[in-house]
Amino acid sequence: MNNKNFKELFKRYEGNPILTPENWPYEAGAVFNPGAIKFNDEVLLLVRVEDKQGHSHLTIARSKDGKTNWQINPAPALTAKQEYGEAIFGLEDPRITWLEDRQEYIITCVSFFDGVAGSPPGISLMSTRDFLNFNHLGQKLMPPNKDASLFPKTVNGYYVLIHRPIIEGRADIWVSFSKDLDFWGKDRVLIPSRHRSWDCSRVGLGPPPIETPDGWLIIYHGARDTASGTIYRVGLALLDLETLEVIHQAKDWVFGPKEMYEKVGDVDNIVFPCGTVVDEKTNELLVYYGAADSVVSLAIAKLDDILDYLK
Ligand code: BMA
Repeated sequence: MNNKNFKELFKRYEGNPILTPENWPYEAGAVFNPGAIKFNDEVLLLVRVEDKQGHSHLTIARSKDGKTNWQINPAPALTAKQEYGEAIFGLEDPRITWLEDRQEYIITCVSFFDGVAGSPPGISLMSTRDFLNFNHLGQKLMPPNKDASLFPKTVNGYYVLIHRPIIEGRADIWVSFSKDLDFWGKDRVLIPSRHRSWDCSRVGLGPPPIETPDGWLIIYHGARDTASGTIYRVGLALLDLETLEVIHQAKDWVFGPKEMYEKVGDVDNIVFPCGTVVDEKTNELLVYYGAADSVVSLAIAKLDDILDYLK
C-alpha cells in the first residue's frame, strides 16, 4: 500500500481550529485538550484553559452541531481546590463519562498534590448532573498519575478506571477497579508503551472507552522523544467487553501532527484527544483534541471504518 491509497481514518474538520485563545471571552494563554459529552442535545466541551500564569482551569463551551457557534462560558466551571488536596497549579486534561447506574457524569482530570514535595500530578474526580453544580470527590490513586477515565458502565460489578501512573520510569496505561469510586485495586497494565515504536516513550488514554459490538474502543496517545522534541500521535486498540483483555491493537499510529496548528504552538507536534461524541445518525465519531497545546480542533471518523481497520 502506498500513501496515495491509504485511507485516512480521521478527517480534519475544515473549520479547524474550532476554539482559540483569540475567541475566548476572557484572557487566556492557551485553550486545549477538552473533555466532550452530549448534554441537552448539544455538544459540551470542558476545555482546559491555561492562564498567563501558566496554571489551568476548566471552562464549558457548547455547540448545537459540535462544529460551529460555540457558546463559551465567561467564567471557569472547575478550578483546583486546596481543601481537596489540589495544589494551585490547576486542573488539566478532563475526561467526562456518564455513569448509568449513578445517573451522573464523572469528570476525571489531572490535579497536583498540594503539600507533597514537587507537587506531583495525580487524578481528581468530580461528579455533576447539570454542569452547573459540581461535587468534588477528591484525589484518587497515588501520584504521579495522569490520563484517567472511567468506563461508562461497571464491568463484573466494578467501576473501572484507566489511568497512567509512572513506575520505574515507565509510562504505561493501567487499569484499576473499585466498588465505590474511592478505593481502587486489582491494578494491572493494560497497554504498555512499545520499545522503539512511535509510542515508545509514553502512552496514555485519550477519550473515555467507547462501547461497540466488537469491544471497547480505546483511542490513546503515544509519545516518542526525538532529537528535536517529543511527537504526540494517536493509536487504537480494542478490548474484550467482559475481560478487558486487548484483542486488537494497531501497530501504526492513525493520526498525527500534520497541519500548522498541530505542528507549531506552545508545544510543537502535539495532537492530544480527550473527548469524543458519537453522531448516532451518521455513525460518525467526532474527536476533539488539543493541537500543539494551544488550540482545540476536531477530527471526524466513521466508527465502522475504525473497527474494520482494527480487525
Ligand atoms: C502531556 C500532558 C498534556 C500535554 C502533553 C503535550 O504530558 O501534560 O497536557 O498536552 O503532555 O505537551
